[in-house]
Amino acid sequence: MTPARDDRDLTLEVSRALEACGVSQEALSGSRGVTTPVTGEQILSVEPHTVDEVRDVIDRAEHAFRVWREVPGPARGAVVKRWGELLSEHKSDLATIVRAEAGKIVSEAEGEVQEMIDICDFALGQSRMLYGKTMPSERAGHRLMETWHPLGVVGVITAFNFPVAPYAWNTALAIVAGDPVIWKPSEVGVLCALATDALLGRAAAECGAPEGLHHVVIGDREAAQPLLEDQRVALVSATGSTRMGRDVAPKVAARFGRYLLELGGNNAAVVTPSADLDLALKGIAFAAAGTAGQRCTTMRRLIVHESVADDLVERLRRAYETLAIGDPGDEGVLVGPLINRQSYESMQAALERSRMDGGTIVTGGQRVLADEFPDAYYVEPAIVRMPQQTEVVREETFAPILYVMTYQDLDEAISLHNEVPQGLSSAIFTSDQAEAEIFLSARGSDCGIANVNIGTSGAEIGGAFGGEKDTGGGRESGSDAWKIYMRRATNTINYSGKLPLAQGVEFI
Ligand code: UN1
Repeated sequence: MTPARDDRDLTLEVSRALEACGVSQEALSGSRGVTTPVTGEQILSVEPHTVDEVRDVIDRAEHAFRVWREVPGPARGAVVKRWGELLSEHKSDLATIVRAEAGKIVSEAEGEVQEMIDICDFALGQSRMLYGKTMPSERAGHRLMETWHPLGVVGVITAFNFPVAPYAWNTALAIVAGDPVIWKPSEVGVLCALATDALLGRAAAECGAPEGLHHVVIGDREAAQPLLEDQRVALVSATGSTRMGRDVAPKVAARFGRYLLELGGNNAAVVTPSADLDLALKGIAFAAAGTAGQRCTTMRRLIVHESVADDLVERLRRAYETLAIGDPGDEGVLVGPLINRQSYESMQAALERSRMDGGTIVTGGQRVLADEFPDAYYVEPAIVRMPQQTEVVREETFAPILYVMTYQDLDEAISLHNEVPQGLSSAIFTSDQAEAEIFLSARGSDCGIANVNIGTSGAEIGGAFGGEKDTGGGRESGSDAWKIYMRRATNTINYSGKLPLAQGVEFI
């Protein structure tokens, strides 16, 4: 339970939660202030790392790799098992820090920690299933097979809006795969990183893992550069904007490193005439207005059949006007703050552009609670009806704006849907099986995630998460995403006593 507002001191709450997770006092005093989007005020401070310190961290991680790669997979799994237990024990502590630093409401902050616990369970199972295939050799007396080996040091770069779960998706799998991890969190997210890392540190120490298996690097873009440039960082997994991905990918590719990118989304739902509108309404409201529109999976576009558009938009308008906006620690609040002033200004600029393009604001867009929180940015989620899918609609504005467009036939809806640069998540609301199948088929949604009768956000960890086009093409979390953290060796073993060459080639 969160204390009532008047008794609440966010700095105290966060300090206690950090201490409970095992973060030392020394880590919490430095030259860089940490502010909370809840009030816009500074709550604590940290000390950034220098580039030389980051290089030293890479040395230590590389050293740990040499030990960790020889520990059997199931024994590596013990670390994530223990990490998952500690995360369960400290779920509410970590959620408090997520709420303070990212401004998420309590249930979403706890939900994010739950994703971490879930991926630890998943990775523990995976630690016994790092399967390679055995293929029939074309030669008698030969065996053809593959073995998955640890890859090397993994660099993980994360964004402010999901300060802990994507780190855990990467790290739980990297650890069972045999790889040390260096984490460069967003500058808005460092307290979450310190707490998460402290819990992992306890798990690693209790399981006798080598020193140097996990690190946090605090700093701005500069601090991440050695991770991009150093040959010893075998994989860079980065979550953030498409602009960030355009910086990361060429640098890592230039040294033939691997990268896994999870970048912007511009996710849409198609609502067909047969849709259950009550269900659609709930799915749309959570995906579009939840997390104050700051998920990469947030629904930003609604493509509605013209016969149901007026009815659906009117119902959405009424639902939006009941959403409680405010301090995310307050009971009943569903929409917390935007992360900062810049985010608020981007939202206002996008709304202005949409108006100039002929759009009509159906509801929302206004700043609220400015008297109570002059340095924080709370906004009413907005719905904008657009005559066309103009340039502003094709861009990802990281704020709660839902653009609504109409269509006449499904092919037109799918073209509109796919005519944006991003390709993360998508949904169709329909009761017509053929429409659902078409949307999921090769000529349907071009996204990495395509859902039926469910919103675009809130994916479970068991599936592979990521998307196409400007979203960067990476897949992390469940399914077979573990493979990117390992290298595959193909082995041919000859027990025939002769040396037949493949493809029937004759030599000496
Ligand atoms: C993100 O916004 O970067 O599907 C990740 C979801 C969450 C993950 C979002 N499970 O909305």
